[in-house]
Amino acid sequence: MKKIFIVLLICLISCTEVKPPEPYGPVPSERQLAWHEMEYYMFVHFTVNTFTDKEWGYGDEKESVFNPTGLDCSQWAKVAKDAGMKGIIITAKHHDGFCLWPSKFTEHSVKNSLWRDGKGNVLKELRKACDDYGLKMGVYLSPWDRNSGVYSTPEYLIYYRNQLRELLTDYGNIFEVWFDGANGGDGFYGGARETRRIDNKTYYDWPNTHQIVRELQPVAVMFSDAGPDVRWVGNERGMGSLTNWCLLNKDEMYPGGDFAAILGEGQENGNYWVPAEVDVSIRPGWFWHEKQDSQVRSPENLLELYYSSVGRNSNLLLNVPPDKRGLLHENDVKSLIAFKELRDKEFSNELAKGKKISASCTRGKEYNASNVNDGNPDTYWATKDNQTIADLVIDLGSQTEVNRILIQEYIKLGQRVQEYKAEAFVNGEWTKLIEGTTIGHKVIRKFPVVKTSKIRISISKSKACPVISNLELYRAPGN
Ligand code: FUL
Repeated sequence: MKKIFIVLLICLISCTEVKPPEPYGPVPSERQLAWHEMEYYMFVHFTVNTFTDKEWGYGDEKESVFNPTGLDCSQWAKVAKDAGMKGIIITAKHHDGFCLWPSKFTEHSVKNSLWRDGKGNVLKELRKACDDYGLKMGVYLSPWDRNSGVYSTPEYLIYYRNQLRELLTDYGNIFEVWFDGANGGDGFYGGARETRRIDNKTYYDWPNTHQIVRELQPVAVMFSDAGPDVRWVGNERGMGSLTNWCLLNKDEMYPGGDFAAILGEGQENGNYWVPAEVDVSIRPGWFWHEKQDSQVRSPENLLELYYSSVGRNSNLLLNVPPDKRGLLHENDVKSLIAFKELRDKEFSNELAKGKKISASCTRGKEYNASNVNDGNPDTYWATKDNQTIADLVIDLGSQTEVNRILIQEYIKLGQRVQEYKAEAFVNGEWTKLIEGTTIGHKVIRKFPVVKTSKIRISISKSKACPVISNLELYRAPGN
């Protein structure tokens, strides 16, 4: 009798327990989830170009031109850390083919430079600096190589992959491998000094190169115009797209193809998770040029970039090029640190946490509205499977000034929301503050200061029941 009672009780409990929503569409891999958390990190463009005042080296530069007088990777790392960045991606090899590490497979590297008597290794120094400051490290290995005599033949792929193996074996954990899509044509090519064209679609045999990365650095994400893990945003102006799906039909694309128009928004019905990364430079050029010392982006401009990248469901990869000393220039450092201070002020006054919150519908008690402002990214508000229209109301308790909203979907279950809006309750009416399309990992939206006691977030279109993990409200300085 007792046994039957226990069985019945178990049945009853398991029947009333509400199941979490099923994932909808493509979902991020573990490595992509870790990448989403990175949000903001440094790009470092540094090579012979720093010394020859060029953006694209021809490939015939003498190794001796590379001679930084005071290279200090720990200065880069300290600045990155102080600026609130989480990692550094370095141009281990740019299009000129010069390697910042003593590769066994070429003479065109630091080993034939005067720097540290040819015994130096920028990557080794950067690894140590990243470790000292708790930063992740990534590498850019340009597929286009204007120095290599075998570029455009099958032999070059062996060379390229050997170099990739060196980078992925000798420098600890790499969080991102950056595959550039540029293939300009003319170059030194071992002395041939000619134009060499390749077929972007077939020449590099990308799937087999990707395999090497998976094998040697299983947690690294790979970036290119078309993924496989992270996609280019389609411009170098720092502009993420307001509508930004983390989805892409990447099989139809390849690095260097003409896809910029698609890459900004991604594809609503794309069949892979391939989120966007915004790469942009703090100066007009990617490499350091003395004449651009006065053209460093202002802290205010960097804050705008932050809103148009991290605030639009993208990561921000901000380039800060070292100068001829091998140091980040004072002007860049000043701007970066002031930007950090601006950002801290912008987001210092969070108003939603712990406030009373209600939802038009919920899935069950484990998925209550209060999960969105409990500070826990692992809990979320969800509705029943068929409820794709729903809203949340935050009761601020008293008349409060608000001008920013931050929303996050619980992306482990896919990207779902297609249309949303935020409103404030003012003079007895709901007044629209913003409307939008996608959310994804994170959106941060601005609106003019409003004084209100209640904010409503309505989801009016979603591919499946919405799953919202976080909601924050701010009163940022200014209007
Ligand atoms: C481009 C390159 O051609 C630029 O030199 C720079 O490295 C930028 C990040 O990617 O495709």
